[in-house]
Amino acid sequence: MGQNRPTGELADIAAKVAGGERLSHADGVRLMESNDIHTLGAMANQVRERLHGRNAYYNVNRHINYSNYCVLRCKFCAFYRPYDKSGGGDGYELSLEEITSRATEAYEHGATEVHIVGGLHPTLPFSFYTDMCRAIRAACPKLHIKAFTAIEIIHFTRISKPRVTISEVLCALRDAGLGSLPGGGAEIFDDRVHDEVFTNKVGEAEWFDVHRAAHELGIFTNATMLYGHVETQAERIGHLIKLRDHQDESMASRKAKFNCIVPLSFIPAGSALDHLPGPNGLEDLKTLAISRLMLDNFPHVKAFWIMQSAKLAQVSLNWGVDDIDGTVVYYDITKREGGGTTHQELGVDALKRLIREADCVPVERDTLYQPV
Ligand code: V47
Repeated sequence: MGQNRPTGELADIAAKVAGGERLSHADGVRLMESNDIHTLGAMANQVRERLHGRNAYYNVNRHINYSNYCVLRCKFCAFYRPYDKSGGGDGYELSLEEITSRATEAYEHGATEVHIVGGLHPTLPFSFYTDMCRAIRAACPKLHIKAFTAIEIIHFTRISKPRVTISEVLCALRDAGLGSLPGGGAEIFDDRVHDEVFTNKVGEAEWFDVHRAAHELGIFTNATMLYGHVETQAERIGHLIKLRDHQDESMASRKAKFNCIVPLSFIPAGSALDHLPGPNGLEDLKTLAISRLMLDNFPHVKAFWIMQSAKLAQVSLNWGVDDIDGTVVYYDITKREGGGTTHQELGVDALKRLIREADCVPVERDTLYQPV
């Protein structure tokens, strides 16, 4: 790569990174457009090592997707199903007993976290979600409940009668046992992209409203970016800068902040955008590295191995990434490997081996990045 290109095309950006200087939107776009992947990887690794040395984090967790019924029809999503009361088709909703039993099973197998998200269900009341947290909390007092994307939180404000505020929803969930919010539902913060691929979903203003309210209440959250569909490289960098600005504000005046960015590689199969190729390996690696470089105020960059594959997540550990998420076990939202099954699991030994083979030191963390 880059053999015939002028050497040192990123020299000025490399100097900024070495000096701990913040990168601009134009810098980010140049990084995206550059084929000098070696300089890019070295810069991202420099920042990663400054923050974390050779530590690479993983957690023992379990994802639970409580229902794929959704009132939305986002073009990038292959998960949602229209609501079908008759129980026909492949729509599903888990009972509270089933959700609690899955969480308990995970807890008994050493999980420190459950990650629970689902579609915007048309009929379940808000009490279903508080009851869910309460039941898990009662059965597994020490299990961290990381649950509900910003989009679900807005949905809960709307289905509550009378309507309640975002803060009221968050407080009710926290009282019931919620520990933190995952980063989903962000997609790309841009009106053009929003109108093209997730037009009926709440947009960036509401996503940030939820994360601002959470940070004000002292609830830590994550952030995501769904990349590699219809967005331009400039829009991708714009998304990262909006997250960086929000993090500046949270760090200056709120009780909590974003723990990590999780760049999600678009998987076209089964979605209304399945004519698109999706990102290739180099684009995945570059996006992870550039996320590390642009988000200088984010402690962690996570390669969720389900999205980028275990192999590329491993490579990315020397490209700015310091976290590869966890054991996962079941994941219904996207399926990259495994012939269509939702059973997508890496054991602790496999996670540690991936990390050690990348010349890093495996550190089991809890949801808030404390070593276990
Ligand atoms: O919000 C949907 C994305 C997200 C597709 O916070 C897709 O630690 C790729 O947010 N191809 C849910 N992505 C997953 C998520 C997440 C995952 C792991 C860890 C954390 C965290 C958060 O998945 C959705 C959406 O942005 N998604 N469809 C698709 N076809």
